[in-house]
Amino acid sequence: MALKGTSQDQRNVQHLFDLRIILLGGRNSGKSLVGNAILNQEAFVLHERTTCLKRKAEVQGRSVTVVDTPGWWCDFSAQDTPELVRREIRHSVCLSLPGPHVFLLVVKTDSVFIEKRRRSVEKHLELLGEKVWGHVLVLFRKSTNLGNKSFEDHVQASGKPLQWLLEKCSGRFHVFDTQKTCDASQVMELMGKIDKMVAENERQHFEMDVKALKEIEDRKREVELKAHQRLMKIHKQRSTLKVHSSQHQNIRLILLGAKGSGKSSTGNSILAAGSDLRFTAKKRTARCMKKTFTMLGREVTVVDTPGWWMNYFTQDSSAFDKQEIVNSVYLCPPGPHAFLLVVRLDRSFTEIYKRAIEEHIELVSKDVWNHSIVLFTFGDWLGDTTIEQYIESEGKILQWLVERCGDRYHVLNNKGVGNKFQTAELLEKIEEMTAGYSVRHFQTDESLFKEIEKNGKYRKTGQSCDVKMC
Ligand SMILES: Nc1nc2c(ncn2[C@@H]2O[C@H](COP(=O)(O)OP(=O)(O)OP(=O)(O)O)[C@@H](O)[C@H]2O)c(=O)[nH]1
Ligand SMILES: [Mg+2]
Repeated sequence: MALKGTSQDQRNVQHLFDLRIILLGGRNSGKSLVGNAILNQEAFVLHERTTCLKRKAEVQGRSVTVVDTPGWWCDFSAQDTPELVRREIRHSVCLSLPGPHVFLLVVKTDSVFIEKRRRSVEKHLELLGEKVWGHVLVLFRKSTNLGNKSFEDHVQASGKPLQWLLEKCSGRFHVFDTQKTCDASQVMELMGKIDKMVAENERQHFEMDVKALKEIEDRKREVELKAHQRLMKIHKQRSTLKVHSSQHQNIRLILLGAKGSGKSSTGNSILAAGSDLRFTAKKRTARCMKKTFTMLGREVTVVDTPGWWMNYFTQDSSAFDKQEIVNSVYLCPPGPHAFLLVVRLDRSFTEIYKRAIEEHIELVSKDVWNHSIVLFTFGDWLGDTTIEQYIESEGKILQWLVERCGDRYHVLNNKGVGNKFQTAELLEKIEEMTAGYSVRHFQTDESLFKEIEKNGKYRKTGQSCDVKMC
């Protein structure tokens, strides 16, 4: 296949004086860096965002608008991408009306463009409709580890998935070195290719159906309104509960959730508020672990558990993992004050995940819900979006979970573990939850406790201990 992007004979094409560009691509693909290089200024801050950002500047005597979009996980399918991000990808068109001339699809070249990645690109671009492909130019972010290989060698070696992508874009691509963002010549070359594409498209921009655009705008407004209403409702609920709430002498927590959802990291964020103890978060948690520390005069106990695979129902999980979930409550006698249901924000919450949570936590008891709080991890990923906007965007399935937990939820950024405020607020929410209960903690079967103790199934190691399975 002829690769147009490598051609030296750029035609002399007439410039558009008002050029509109949308940046698309996976997470950390370098979209914002590319946007900054095009606009020749620090227009986009280099951190994760879940909303689009539009910037406009004069570049080489013409007005250039760039819309940066939130990225998707490169190897995920579009249905794993949260609705918020999917909507923002579509919303980028509303921000570049009457329509963008070009979509720069930023692709990293530091690893092979595998079939999974191809499918992910295909499905995410499908959100914009088939016509989008007539306006896409692939921007390969140059990797330093290509060695002596030419870029064309790399394309050949990457095989069919990459060839498919280039064919879809009629061979339009540009190789961009983000380590040389100050090199104006590579931006000029890119602009030349964009101008050529625009000329080939007879200066027509990409257009979306007016009705579709209106639906996107309407939905965004609806989400904002509902998010505000939710926030007001939660404020009211919390202030009523606060009146009856008092500080617990001690507080016992159990972390439950899918594998990799951030349970151990959450445990560590809590522990960081008052101790040097830590759970191992570098490898999977294989069995229940308990840690106890003293914080502002009260004893806090945290039990970490092994999780379930996100899309596994109880029939698929191992008997050992299921038994560990059940046994977790016996690690904090006379019973936990709260079950923290850990859910990652950066993945869409599907019907399957919902059923997986429901089945696994009900292994403990059908009564767990009254003592549960949804604990959202990856708060850093949310950026400027509020948790209420996220819940409203994500839709009915996640709202079901939140409502099942009595509208109790909390967000943590486990990468900002020094932030004691997030833990203090979580403990307050737990105290508010139990304020109306005659027995504040979840009640477990006492006879089983005695049995476990009698058989010496607790193995103590300093301030932490784990429960040995029989
Ligand atoms: N950026 C970010 N990463 C997080 C956050 N919480 C957890 N992680 C990362 O998510 C990955 C999984 O975290 P863990 O705490 O090990 O998850 P887990 O639920 O204990 O996993 P298992 O023990 O396998 O069940 C790790 O790479 C963490 O660094 C967060 O709030 N923000
Ligand atoms: Mg763990």
